[in-house]
Parts: sequence; C-alpha cells; structure tokens
Amino acid sequence: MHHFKRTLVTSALPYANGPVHLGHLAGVYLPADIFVRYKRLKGEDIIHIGGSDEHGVPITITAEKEGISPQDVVDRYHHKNCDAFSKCGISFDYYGRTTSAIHHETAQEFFLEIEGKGIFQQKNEKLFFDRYANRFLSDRYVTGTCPICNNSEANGDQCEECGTHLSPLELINPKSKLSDATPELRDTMHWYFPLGRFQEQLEAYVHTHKEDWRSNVVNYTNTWLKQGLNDRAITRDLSWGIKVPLESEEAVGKVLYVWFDAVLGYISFTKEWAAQRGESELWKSYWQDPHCRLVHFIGKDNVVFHTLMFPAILMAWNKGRATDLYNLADNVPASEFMNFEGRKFSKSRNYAVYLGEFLEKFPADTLRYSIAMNYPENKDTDFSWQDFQNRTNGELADTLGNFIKRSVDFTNSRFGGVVPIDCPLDVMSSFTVILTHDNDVEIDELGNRVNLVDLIDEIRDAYDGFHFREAVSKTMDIARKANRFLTQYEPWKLIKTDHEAAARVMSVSLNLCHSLSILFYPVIPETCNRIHAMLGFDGTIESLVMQVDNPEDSLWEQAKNPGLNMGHKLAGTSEILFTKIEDTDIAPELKKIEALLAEAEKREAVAVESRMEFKPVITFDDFLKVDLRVAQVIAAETVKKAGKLLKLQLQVGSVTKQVLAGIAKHYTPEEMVGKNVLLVANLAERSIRDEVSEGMILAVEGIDGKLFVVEPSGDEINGKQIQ
Ligand code: B3M
Ligand code: ZN
Repeated sequence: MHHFKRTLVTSALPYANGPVHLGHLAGVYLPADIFVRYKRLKGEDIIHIGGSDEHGVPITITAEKEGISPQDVVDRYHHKNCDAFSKCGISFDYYGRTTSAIHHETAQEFFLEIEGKGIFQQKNEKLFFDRYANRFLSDRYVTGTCPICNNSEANGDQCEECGTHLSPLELINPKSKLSDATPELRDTMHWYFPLGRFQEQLEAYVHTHKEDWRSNVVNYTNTWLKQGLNDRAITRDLSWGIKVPLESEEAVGKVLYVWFDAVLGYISFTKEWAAQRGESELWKSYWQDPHCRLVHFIGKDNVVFHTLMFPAILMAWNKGRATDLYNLADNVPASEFMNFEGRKFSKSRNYAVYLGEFLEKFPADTLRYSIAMNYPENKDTDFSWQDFQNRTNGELADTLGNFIKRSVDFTNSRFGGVVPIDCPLDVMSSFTVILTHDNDVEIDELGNRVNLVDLIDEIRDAYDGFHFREAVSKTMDIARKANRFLTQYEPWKLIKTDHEAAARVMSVSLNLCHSLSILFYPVIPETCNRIHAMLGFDGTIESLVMQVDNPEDSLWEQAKNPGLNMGHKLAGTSEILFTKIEDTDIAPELKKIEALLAEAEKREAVAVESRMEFKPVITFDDFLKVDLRVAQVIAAETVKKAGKLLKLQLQVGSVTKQVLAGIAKHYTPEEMVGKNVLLVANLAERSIRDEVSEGMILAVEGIDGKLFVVEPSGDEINGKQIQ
C-alpha cells in the first residue's frame, strides 16, 4: 500500500447553468464533504477543491433563450450554488470558477505544452453552418429527427427520447436552433487529442487500480478501452470559452472544448487556493508530489472523463519532462444516481428538488443524514419525503437527540452539571457499568461483548473504503446502543437506591455523548458542534481539528477514549437537537410532487393526443408498399458505442436480416432472443455506427418512455406478410 502524506479531493464542477439539486448532492458533494471531514478528524492533511464549470454550450443556449449574456448566466448560478453548498455545510477549501484568469492561463498553458510536443492533430471536417447566424453549429445547436426512434426533437449530440448518442450528421431533417433554417455543411479545422496514442499507458494505469476502484468505474472504463480509443476534438467553433492560444489564422473563432478545460479547473483552483493563502507554490505539493493522493468525486456520467481523458491530458503534459510532473488520480469514487420519489431527477422536465430551496425549509444536517443513508454507492437509490421524515424523527430525534438530551439534562439536574465520577476506558469501551462491586453487567444485544473501539475501527474501514452509507449507519448503531444503555440502567430510578451506580451510568453516557459528537461530525457537523458546546467545550470542532498536529492526538482517536473525567463541567444548558417533522410539514412538498407527476402525465396525454392527429391520408396502394412481416429474433447483442441499440439477427422465412433497434434500455439481448417481432422488411438499408440495419421492427411507447416491442402470436406465422 502506497503511503500518502496528504490528500487532494476534488468534486465534479457543476455547470453554472442551473441550481444544484439533491441528486448532485447525494452523488458527489456530500460524500466528498463527509470524506474530507472524516480525514480532518484524523488529523490528516487534506484539501477539498471544487467550483463552477462556466463554459460549454448549455450555458450559451440558456443565455440566448433568456436574452442575456453567458456571463450573466454563470454569475447567477455560480453564486446561487456557492451559497447553497455553504448552507449545506459542504466545506470546500476553495470554490473557483472556470472563467477566472488563472484558469484561462492554465488551460492555455496545457494546450501549448501538448501542441508544442506535436501531440495534437489538426483535422478538417464538415460541420453544420448556419448562414443566417453566420456561425458553425456545435452538436447541441442542431436539432432534427432521431434516426433510431423518429423523435422529431432529437439534439445533435443525443436523442433524449431513446437516449442514443448521435452526431448531428445522423439527424434526419436537421435544423439550426438559432434560426430554424436548414444548416449547410462547411469545412472547418479542429484540433484533436489522439487518445489512442495513450491507449497502452491508460490500460496499464487502469489495471493498477482494478482492485481498489469501484467495479462500476473499472468496468465502464474497460468497455471504452476494449472498443479502442478514438481521436477526440478538443476545440470548438464558439465565442464563449477559452480561446485557442495561437496567433495563426486558423485559431480565430476557436475555443477549447469544455471538457478539455473543465478538468484542468481542479488544477487552476488549487493554484488560486494557494495564492489566496499567500503560498503561491503550495499547489504543487498537492498536484506534483507523488506522496499526495488525488481523489475525484463524480457521478457515473462523468467516469471516462476522469479515468481516461484527464489522465491522458496529464500524461501528455508529463511526456518527456523531468520536472513538474502531475500525479494521476489514485481513486475515482463515482456514484450511481439517487432518484426522488421513484423518478430520475430531470432539469429539462423540471422534476427536481433544488438544494437551496430545500434548505429554506429544513435544516442541513437532517438532509445530510438522510441523503448519506441513501448514498448511491453501487446501485441507484430512491429518496422520498417519507424516508426523510422517518429518518429525521426515528433516528436523529428519537435516537441520537434523545440520548444526548437525556444524558445532559439528567446530569444537569441531579449531578450539578458535572461529570460525577471518573470513567475508566475499559468500562467505557465495553459500555459496561459496574452496578455493584462484584456484578459486572455488559450491554450486549446478542450475547456479544460490545467494544466501542472495535465499532469505531469498523467505521474507519467503511470510510476508508468510500462506503459512506455503511459508515454512517454504523455510527447510528452506536447511538442506538447508547440510547438503549441509558434506558436499560434507568439512572433516574437507580439514583434513589444507589447514588454511585447512577453516577457511573451517567459518566459512561456523557463519555458516549462526547464520542458520538466526534463520530457524527463528518455527516452532521453543525449538530456535533452543538453537542460539543452542551458538553462544556470551548470552540468548534473545526477549531480543535486545526490545533492537532499529531495524528495520535487526533479527535478521531479521542472518540475511542473520550476522557470526560470527574469534575468536567458541562455547559449547564441543553437544547433540542432535532425538531420532528410533522405530516403537515411535508404535506405541501408531497403536493408539489403530485403536481409535477400530474404535469408529466398531462404532457404524456398531450403527446398521445397530438399523435391522434393522424398523418396525411395514404392510398391502399401506398400502404401495400410497406412489406410488413413476422420475424423471429435468433440472436441479439449490444452495439459498441451505442448504448441504446441492440443488434438483432432476424429469421424471416428462409432469409436472415440484421436490424438495429433502439431498445437496449428496455430489453436485454437474452430477453429478445426467441421473440416474434413485426418487421418492416423492405425499408432502405441504413448504416448506424458502422453497422448496417436492414429494416426496422415495430414497437410502441408506454408510460415514461418505456418501449414495448410488438409481438405477433400464432401458429406457423414466421415470414408471413401482414394483411
Ligand atoms: N460540468 C458535467 C456535469 O456537470 C461537468 C462536470 C465537469 S467535472 C470537471 O455533469
Ligand atoms: Zn431517438
């Protein structure tokens, strides 16, 4: 195991093109913050870098739609998101913006370094050009009909309806979003990054991490590697973005592709962080010292940019250099998605709960806890208002809050607000209290001896393995045990018969309170500071963390040996840590969800209705031109680089035909084999992704975009014509 002295954590840079929602929080920002806070408790040197991704086409499209400048758009959302993160306790050491001067310089420096080594290739290509708007149209500015599913509003990069990744050239009836005109093809030149030249180096890199990276990250990356890496254009014809830093004629009007610049933002922002501290070279200790560990928190849709693209850019920089070499990521904990009330968050469909709005109604810690318990580590999870209410009331209020308050209140009222007796570690660590001098009683659930230190080590292992749900739920287990311990010993009764035994119970409880205030800090920091204050400590946990310079004295170690001894004075007051969430509190939210769902259904109904406007009348002869046949699927497989397509081999009577169908999200290849389908058998051949499709099969769309293949049934019908 490599020994690291320090850690640099980055969180994906959200586009400053909309407010962050709970899905983003769950997948990236909260886990990153929990991890960083945990490491700080352990006294480790760690920084957390984030910021806004302020370039890219979605931003210019928003600007055009609203009739404002792209700068206005990013100013609005940068501040909004910054503010929401800070209200949520996401403790970035630095939160930058890719429009900053240092970032522009950094990205241009990378471009020039790689260009100087002759690694980029320049290629001419034909791109759509809008002659009314007088500009080239990047993928997102072109719309048209999807060649896979016939959706008439597919984007040039992807069809939202069937999910297929497209190139604008594949669209049927392409239109410019700027003028609605049919764009024309014109020659243009772009710089390409030859990812393929780094194939072997990248394979070796990914291979060294196959054990320690999450399997979804390894698998997804390997799928790309297996297909063979292609050249990627890293420039665009746009006015918003980082200019290609060359004087030549051909660089005019070209900017760096947003993904080339965005990942470099992590570096620029670390530079800005260092400069702000007055130690302008300090960023190098985090990027260029091999003893620093680099960890990227991202969502699953950003994996290859972080496991292949960014490492390749850094490899290109490092190539042939003796100094200033960059580290590659040591881990890329990518999350799956957290859905909400059974549906995917979707900005375009306005189905989202935004972080800033949420925090206007409910405290950050209750949200942080509930989301952490729904962390989508290796599969998509679902978060609901009901779950939020249950966890807040049952776990935070009734378990943790109740235990802390009962411990503090009883000490205040019956022991003068002072820890009544010493609490030796061995007594404390096994939740044991000696009731009489010869009768040891242990807290145990299943007859097992409970050992606090072991439990804390398990939590440590969970955090170190990025298993956040497990870490937090094990922390709550300790609170549960502590709460049960207090209930079981009933110091309020015991004090009448055995004052000293009651004192011992309280001493163990108060030490557990202290322990919990540390252990819960990564997930509910604000609450932990309040517990800390109730226990009579000065200063915040953050300020104590700063004072530790030896990991052996770290707060994390103190959680195992909380050391509240006889005479330690509590603050003398107590407060309710968590307010319960009433049904009436979430009723309006449930209503909103209902309204959103109703809206979605209405959209669906309108869509169906609009489909009731039948196409223009055709003659019977026209209809007879379509050769519809019953066919049987004899083989099916997925298609490289077209995640939504299945390649089907069909038996039509004595003939076999290959058809590409956009149904991979709805049927597995195995499910398709053996099915009877309806085939348009005389459709002109088409090629998609270097594969030929010799017809199409019929399917119908149900609710939520789910596709159902039409399956004719009958005896001896294979190859027969529909009549
Ligand atoms: N802004 C894409 C996204 O928000 C992009 C991430 C950049 S990370 C360097 O999903
Ligand atoms: Zn489509």
